[in-house]
Amino acid sequence: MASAVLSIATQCVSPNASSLSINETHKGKAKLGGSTLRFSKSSGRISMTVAVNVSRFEGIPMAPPDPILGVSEAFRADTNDVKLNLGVGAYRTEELQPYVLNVVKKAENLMLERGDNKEYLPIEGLAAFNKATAELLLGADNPAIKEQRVATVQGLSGTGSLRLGAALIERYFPGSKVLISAPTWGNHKNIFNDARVPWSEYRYYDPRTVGLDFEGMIEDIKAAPEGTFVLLHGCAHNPTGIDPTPEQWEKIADVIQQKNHIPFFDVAYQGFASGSLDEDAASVRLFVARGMEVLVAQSYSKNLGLYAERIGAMNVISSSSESATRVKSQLKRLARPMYSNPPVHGARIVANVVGTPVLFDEWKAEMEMMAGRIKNVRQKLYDSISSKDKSGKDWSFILKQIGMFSYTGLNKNQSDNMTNKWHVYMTKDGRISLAGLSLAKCEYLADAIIDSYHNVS
Ligand code: PLA
Repeated sequence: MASAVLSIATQCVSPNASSLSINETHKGKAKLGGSTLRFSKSSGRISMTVAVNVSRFEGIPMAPPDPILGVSEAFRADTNDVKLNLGVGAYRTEELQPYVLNVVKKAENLMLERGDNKEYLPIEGLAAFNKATAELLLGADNPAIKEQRVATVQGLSGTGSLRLGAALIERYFPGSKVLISAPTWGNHKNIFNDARVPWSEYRYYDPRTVGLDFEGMIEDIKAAPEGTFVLLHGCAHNPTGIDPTPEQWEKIADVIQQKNHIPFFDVAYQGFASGSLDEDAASVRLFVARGMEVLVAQSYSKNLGLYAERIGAMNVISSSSESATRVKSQLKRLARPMYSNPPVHGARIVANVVGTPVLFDEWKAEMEMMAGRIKNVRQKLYDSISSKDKSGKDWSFILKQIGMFSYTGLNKNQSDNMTNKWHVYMTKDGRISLAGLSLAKCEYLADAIIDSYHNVS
């Protein structure tokens, strides 16, 4: 609270100031509204100090809403029944309800039966989780694991793991730059900005073909100074839903290897793109098989539906077990002052699911089911749009994109129209999350997209 000192003549003090009293020490106090008035009397004058409610935080401006999570806030505030939340990438059932996987419930029951405690985890996280997550990523028989060249530290889901990787770059590769795809997941730039790691973009999306700008991507990676970190989406590129083909991945690896760059994979959708855990990790495994040193951030938000458990991992695959041990020690050193040690609940769920063969198989079936539902709405949305829109526009890009999202090509005004007129909540870059769409709502969404595309510039 800041104070302002006023000096006023006795007769100016309002006789209505309720609790005004001036004692023999010539000091007094009164409450007026939310402010406190202090009086002191000397030589016939009363001096009054007003403690005004001016915050020390006055200089802090209002932050804008988050471009992705802010969409959910706006959705919650809308009272119209037709509203549809296609903003955040969170899986919903056909009834548009959140879904807790059966294997997750079973893994949680196992924890109760075993009477697991709530002691602190080590800084690097749960050992059984770290083993399981590296094996899931690279394949259990990967030579890098056998040769103990993988430094794995449990992270606060994908975001926290990326942040840890960024902190490692900032501390041990000062001045190194990260190359990020244009466009990319909205939070990537924030993460590297906050870690004070400079970044620039490489071409990725070609609006003319609504596909990958492969030539541009290769040129930009080639042009970057040696030793640049190249951020790659392991599968199901967010927001475009466009992934390189296996042949293109080989060429990307060629250039990164020639230029001595360091690939940094963000794997937030393993199993969610194709429905197969192994297939979705093929890009990372290809780089590791070439003997390259690779950074990989993993997330279990989507593939196990553990959004709020914040479970993921930062992996550094190194060329020697000695350097992997050193890197791991530094990752722990970075984690300790940031959050001390990670939460145990999600780590146990993952460890139980992956470590119990029956649950592991059941998980794969549930993941296929989720990925399958998204593929079905993708098909239905395409069918609805292409039968309703008589303009001749080619909407087949919807079918070519993979993963949770469709990048519709709608601009900001058109996206605003989707929300303001149709109550369809989506990010302003034209991305819609098909994981939040039901078959029953496809026709409605098709009408909204066609209206916004043709009637709004
Ligand atoms: N990496 C990518 C490419 C992502 O899309 C997301 C999540 C993450 C990392 C981080 O997720 P996590 O921290 O929960 O593991 N992207 C979401 C949610 C699904 C978000 O923006 O936070 C999205 O709607 O884009």
